[in-house]
Amino acid sequence: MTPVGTFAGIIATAFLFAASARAQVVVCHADGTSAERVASQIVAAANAGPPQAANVSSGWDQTATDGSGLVRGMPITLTWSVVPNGTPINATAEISGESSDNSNLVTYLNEAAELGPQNVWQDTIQTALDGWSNGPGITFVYEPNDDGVLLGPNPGVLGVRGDIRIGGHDIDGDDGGDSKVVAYAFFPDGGDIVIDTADFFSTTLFRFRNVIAHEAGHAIGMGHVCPINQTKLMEPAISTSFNGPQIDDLLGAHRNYGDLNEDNGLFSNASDEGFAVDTTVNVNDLALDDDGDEDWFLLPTGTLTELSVTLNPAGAPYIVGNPTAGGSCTGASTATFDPTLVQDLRIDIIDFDHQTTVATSQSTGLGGTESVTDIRMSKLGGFIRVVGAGDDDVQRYELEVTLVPEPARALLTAIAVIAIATIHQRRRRQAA
Ligand SMILES: [Ca+2]
Ligand SMILES: [Ca+2]
Ligand SMILES: [Ca+2]
Ligand SMILES: [Ca+2]
Ligand SMILES: [Zn+2]
Repeated sequence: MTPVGTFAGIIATAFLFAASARAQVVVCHADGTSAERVASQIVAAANAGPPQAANVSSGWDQTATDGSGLVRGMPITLTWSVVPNGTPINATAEISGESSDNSNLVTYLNEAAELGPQNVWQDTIQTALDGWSNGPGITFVYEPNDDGVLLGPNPGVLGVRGDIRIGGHDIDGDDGGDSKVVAYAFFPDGGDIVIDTADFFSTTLFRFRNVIAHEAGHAIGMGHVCPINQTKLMEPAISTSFNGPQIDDLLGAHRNYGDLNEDNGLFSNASDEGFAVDTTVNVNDLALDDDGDEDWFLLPTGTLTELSVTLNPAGAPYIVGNPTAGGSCTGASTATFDPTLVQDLRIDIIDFDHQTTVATSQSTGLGGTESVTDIRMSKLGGFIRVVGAGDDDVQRYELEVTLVPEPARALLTAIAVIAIATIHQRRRRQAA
């Protein structure tokens, strides 16, 4: 996405806020009032130690679709709805001067010429949310109903309202390049989003997309990250230098929700990525969400094959850090983070009995490529297993899998078939 230079002044100073559903606290603010210092200590406690990827708080415990008892590293489905005009939205005490006006978001979006009529901006919201599904195990589903009860405390119910309810009212007026709020969101299990409808900021397509995507990041448990250099969606100032979640953002989402294949930690739940004879398949959006995750993949049956697999850790180094105790990126400690150096990856090729290891590649350390070449597999198939060791954090990876017919054994089989056919012909002749 090409940066929109004329917006730069506004972008650099338009701060977004996240508030906890339970404590109603603002997570990050540039000027560090007392309420925000309390909140930022909560963030700091969750992120002790050196700067790592993303800034991850707890994910959802319960959703309308999945029910309760959800655990970290497992996929979720989140429904989203747009609250009708007139839906109550309380003022949050932490944002100075926020109105307690009822929602007028539908009118605001309908009147924003660049966002199109309602069916168009609804599609824009869905697309913006779907950016988080580019690997992480999150599925966003539109809930057409919303009963208009108070935004914030009411949980999602199928057919009634979404897990993530999107509304808007006058938060603190138009940004005007003055470090004001353009939107805020509630952490899980809140998830609701409030857009400042007294603020011109969100009326253009590029900004609206990333405002929705950024607030959805808070709604799935992501805090702000530093520095503000327009490379990460969860930076506290919105950017239009890109569209949607970037690698750091996705790593955070993987941590909470695994990848779209979870739970594939057992042979019986092995993922079918469509590996087939005479094809090469590349899968680029996978992750080990912790150092105990195993990812199993199914190999095809019915043919004698030779299997080759290449496994690469994904990403490139970048600068990352968490906000200061005051919630600001100014003065925040940052460090280079290399997303390929989290876990030392290994490939195991497992036979159809799901127990016998046919081949293993563990020839390189952190950041290295692993590969196996021309491994003979039986007609009964088998499994590829990816595991890692190292930090208890997310290692995103890419898998390339090639299967070809096994030439030597295929030839032997052909000879055997001819021999059997010859015997049959001879017997038929004898019978005749
Ligand atoms: Ca504002
Ligand atoms: Ca995984
Ligand atoms: Ca897994
Ligand atoms: Ca390795
Ligand atoms: Zn934010």
